[in-house]
Amino acid sequence: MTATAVEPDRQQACSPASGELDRAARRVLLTNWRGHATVPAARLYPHQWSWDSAFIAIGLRHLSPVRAQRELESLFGAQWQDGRVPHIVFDPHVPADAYFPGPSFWRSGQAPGAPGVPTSGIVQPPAHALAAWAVHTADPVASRARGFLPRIYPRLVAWHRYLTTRRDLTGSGLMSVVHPWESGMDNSPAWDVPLARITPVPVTEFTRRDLDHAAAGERPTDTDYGRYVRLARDYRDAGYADSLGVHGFAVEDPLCNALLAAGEHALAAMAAELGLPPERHRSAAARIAGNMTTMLYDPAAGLFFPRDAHTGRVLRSYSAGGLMPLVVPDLPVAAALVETALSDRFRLRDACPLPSYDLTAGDHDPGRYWRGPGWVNTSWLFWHGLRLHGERALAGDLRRRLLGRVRDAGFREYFDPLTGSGHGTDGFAWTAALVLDLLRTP
Ligand code: 2M8
Repeated sequence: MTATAVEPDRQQACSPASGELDRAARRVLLTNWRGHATVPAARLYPHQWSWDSAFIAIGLRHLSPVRAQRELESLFGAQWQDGRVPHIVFDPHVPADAYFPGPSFWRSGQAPGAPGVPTSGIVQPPAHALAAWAVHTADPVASRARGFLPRIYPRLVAWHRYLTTRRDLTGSGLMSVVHPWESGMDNSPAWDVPLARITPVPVTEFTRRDLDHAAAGERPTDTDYGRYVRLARDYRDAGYADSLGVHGFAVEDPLCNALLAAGEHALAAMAAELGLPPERHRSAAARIAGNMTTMLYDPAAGLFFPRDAHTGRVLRSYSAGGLMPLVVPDLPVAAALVETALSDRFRLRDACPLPSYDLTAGDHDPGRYWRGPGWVNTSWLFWHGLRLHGERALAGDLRRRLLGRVRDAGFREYFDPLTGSGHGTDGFAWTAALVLDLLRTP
């Protein structure tokens, strides 16, 4: 790390412009706060989302460590008995038709081991252990006073156990996602091949609500949605049982497995703090990272690719998800991932936020959701990984440009990575929360 690489960040952290950005980010988080949790966006996503809450807690810890703890506690309050943390916890006060698919679609109340509050039955990437540890370390006194770790740690352990056992569908030692929504990168081109096998439910049989609040050209297509509905319905009708036979779509995803490995390191730190043995978490982290590197890393590409659990085939799509293993401490291929991020495919030095998909691909679409735009959460994860692996100058530069993008375009859901124009909803909570974290982490 050189002094010059750090200086601009320091200046920015103290400038009047960043004071205004800070205030605006706080306003977004206050507007979206519902007394126990934060919604991603008031109209488009009016309930609590799983990995959104993890990112939101990472920002909230700077405003109110207690509110950040509650964000995670309310999510884990809806944990199922089998350990799964649902991707949506529905707010019963929000009209039933405000979001599709809502509680009447998922019917969690009829599923064994589901909580009292209505939820979906699928999951999202496990960013929660990282978030919980970040929340604890922001104010250990407040954390200890409320017994945050003693309450959240066993729930996180059960969550990871669900993913590493019930979701190890191939016996490979890697977890699978069984729905594109579970990947968090819903319509990523990486899912096109396995998704093509799924017969879409005709769009006449359901009503999309997302298009009431966002432009169709910036969202998944009707055919995508028809497939999403088919997969979710099949899972629900099988009582949310996990086996390859139930899941038409099943993919071993680098982003999820990387967060799981990084999360095990966070669990090790929590265990040590609680006076419990941390070794089992350290060995779980090493095992997952090792399996992931052996099975999903392509040295020629310098990238991790997902693997189709049904066919065993590698899904050779240059998605930003394949860069996310940089969040894993001691990753042996970290330098190669950084090289790939610097290449024309992702242009780390000038594209911002980090493009969700290969800039050089013929089907790169800079405004359509996870098929090209840059997102603040995956950029934050990569920034975190850069810092972890000693790339302080690149991290500082990415941070500076991310803050600039949001200052210019607002707290948008996603951005054209080359022009910086904002897309999707405005007032998006994880954009605001992670901006707060970036502002406070020079
Ligand atoms: C998006 O996904 C939801 C379904 O879960 C949707 O399109 O309705 C994704 O960007 C996902 O990663 C995110 O967690 C969610 C809420 O922000 O929106």
